[in-house]
Amino acid sequence: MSRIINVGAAQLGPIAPDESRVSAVNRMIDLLKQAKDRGVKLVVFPELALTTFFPRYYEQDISKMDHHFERGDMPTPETRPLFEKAKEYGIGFYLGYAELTEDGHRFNTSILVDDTGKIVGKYRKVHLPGHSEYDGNRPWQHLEKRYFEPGDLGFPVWRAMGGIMGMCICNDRRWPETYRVMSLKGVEIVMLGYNTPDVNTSAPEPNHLRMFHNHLVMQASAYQNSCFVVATAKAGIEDGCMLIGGSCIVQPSGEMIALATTVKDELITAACDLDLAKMGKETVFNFAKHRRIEHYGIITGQTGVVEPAE
Ligand code: ING
Repeated sequence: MSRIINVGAAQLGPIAPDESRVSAVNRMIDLLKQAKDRGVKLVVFPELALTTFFPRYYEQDISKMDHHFERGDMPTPETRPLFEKAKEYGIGFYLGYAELTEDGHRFNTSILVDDTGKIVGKYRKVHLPGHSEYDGNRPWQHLEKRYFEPGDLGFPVWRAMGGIMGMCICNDRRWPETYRVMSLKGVEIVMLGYNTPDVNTSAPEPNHLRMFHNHLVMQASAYQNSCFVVATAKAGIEDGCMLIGGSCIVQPSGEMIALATTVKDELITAACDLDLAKMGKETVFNFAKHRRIEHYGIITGQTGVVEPAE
């Protein structure tokens, strides 16, 4: 029996700094309606899908950013309509948001909710890019290291909706370790949201490379880990800062099977046959058969580069 799941990446256009969560939720509900009309069973929303990308702003007192965080467990009052509509439609979803825990920890978080409305799992962003102090050389700040702690949940996977599902967030997608940990647990779909400024504020970089690198890392990682990658942007100009679009669905061959064409709210969809992941897992990337872990220790034993002596 084939395991085909109709998947959607529900890209969001910009969320203005003063835009309410209710507005963002209503836009996501509209995308859910489109998903239902197109027979979609699983929808991936972006990273920080309820607010503007607030790490572009500096606050001396980080608690001044707490209004961008969700407190306590999901669903919150503002997100409850999204959960209810998804359950009514029988659609599972990934939602990215800023999490402020009861004991005062701040994470860049995502949750996976299945098609019965059950919260299956939570992930907290491990790879935090950017910087933690104000940097006057940048046109915009990228203060994720200031406002968030590194994730403390690792890279879990869950059996849900007939497959093995995993999550990551934005910068995580650039690191091969992210996918390899999940594919060592058999992941078949890696879901992720991203907010990626189209100007690299850390170093001068030709602009076309933003989109090239965005797709390169996910296509390579889908192939090298024999899994689908569903990646959803928050896109467009937020408070003068352009965020790239390029939401896409990549199959285990590494080929892109759906690609967004706008920088606005846009649903892209694909029928994902999870058994397509089997071929790679059983042949070219049969980890048990081909990996030689006795030579890989440095990957987890050493953080930075140590060059050979002069
Ligand atoms: N955004 C960016 C990302 O990883 C970035 C930050 C852009 C880092 C380009 C390096 C190069 O896509 C987030 N939110 O991680």
